[in-house]
Amino acid sequence: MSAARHRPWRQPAEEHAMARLVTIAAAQLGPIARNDSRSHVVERLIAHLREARRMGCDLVVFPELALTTFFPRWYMTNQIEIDSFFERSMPGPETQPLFNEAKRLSLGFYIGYAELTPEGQHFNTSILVGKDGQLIGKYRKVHLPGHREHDPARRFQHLEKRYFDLSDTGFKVWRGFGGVLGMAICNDRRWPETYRVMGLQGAEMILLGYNTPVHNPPAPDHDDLSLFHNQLVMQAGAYQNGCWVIGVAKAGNEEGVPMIGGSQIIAPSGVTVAATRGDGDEMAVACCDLDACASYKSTTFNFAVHRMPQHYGLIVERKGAEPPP
Ligand code: CDT
Repeated sequence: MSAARHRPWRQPAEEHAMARLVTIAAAQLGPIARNDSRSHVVERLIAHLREARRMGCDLVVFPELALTTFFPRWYMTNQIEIDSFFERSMPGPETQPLFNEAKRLSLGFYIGYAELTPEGQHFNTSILVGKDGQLIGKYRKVHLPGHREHDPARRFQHLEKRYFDLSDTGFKVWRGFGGVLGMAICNDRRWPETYRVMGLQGAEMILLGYNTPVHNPPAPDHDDLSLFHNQLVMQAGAYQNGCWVIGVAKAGNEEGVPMIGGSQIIAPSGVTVAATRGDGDEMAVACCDLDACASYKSTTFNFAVHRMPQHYGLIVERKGAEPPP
C-alpha cells in the first residue's frame, strides 16, 4: 500500500503545490527598560520586520505589551503615570513608522500593547494587521492574572487586575493570510477554554504574545518548570484543536525581573517546529502549512462527530471547583 493510502490526509503532489503556506516570524524581544522611548522600541521592532522580510516571511508576531516595559510589576496610584504606558491611538505618532515599514515590506503583524480608549477604558490588547496595513482584528485580554492591591510580601507585583479592564471582545477569529486566525495574550495560553473557543470557530492559527516572569511569588515551586509549562500548554492547545500556535515572549532580565523566553512555532501535531534559543531580540521562523490542520480537525478532533457538549455544561455554569461534601 502506498504511503498516500496509509495516510489519506496527505495531499497529492499537485494539490500540495497549492498548499496554504504562511511563513511566520516569532519575533521575540529582550527586555525593555522603563525609560526606553516608544521610538527606540519601534526601531527594534522594525529591525525584526526587515530580518523577517529577508527570510521571506508573511506575518511577524510580536509579544504582549511590546511597546513598553511590563509595567504591572509596579504599584502605581498616579493615573498620569499609569496612562503613560498606554496608547491612545494605534497607530499613533510613535508607532506609525512600524505600520509604514510593515506595509512597505508587505508584512502582516500581530502586536500587543496597552490600549486607552477615548471612553477611558484600559485594555491589554493585541491587533492583527494585514500586509496592506489594514486592521484585520483586535482582541482584548480575557484572563487577567495577578492581583489588584499592593502586596508587600512580593519583591515585584503583578497588577494586571488593577490596571486593565475586563475584555469586551472575548475570543474571536478572522480570515486572513489564506486561513482562519485567532489571537490570545499571555495568561490566556494556560487555559484550555481559550483554544477551544477559537477551535470551535475553525481557528487554524492562534497568535499569542507573553511576558512571563520566571518567578511567580505565590508559587516559587513552579520556577524551575516555567519553560516547561509554557511549552506544555501551547503544545496541548495546538494538538487538541488541530491548529498552529505561535507563542512569542518578551524575555530576559527586565528591570531586575527575569522573564522566560521559549518563543516557538507549534504545528497542529503539537510538535514545536521552530524556537528561539536565548532571551534577547531573536526570531524563530517557520513555513506553516495551514492545510496541515485538516488531518487533526477531520479525525481525532473532528468536533462535529466526537464532542459531547451535553456533558460539558459545568464548564460554563461553574467558575470555581466545588468538590463533593
Ligand atoms: N502577562 C501574563 O499574563 N503573565 C502571566 C504571569 C502569571 S503569574 C501572576 C502568565 O501567565 O504568564
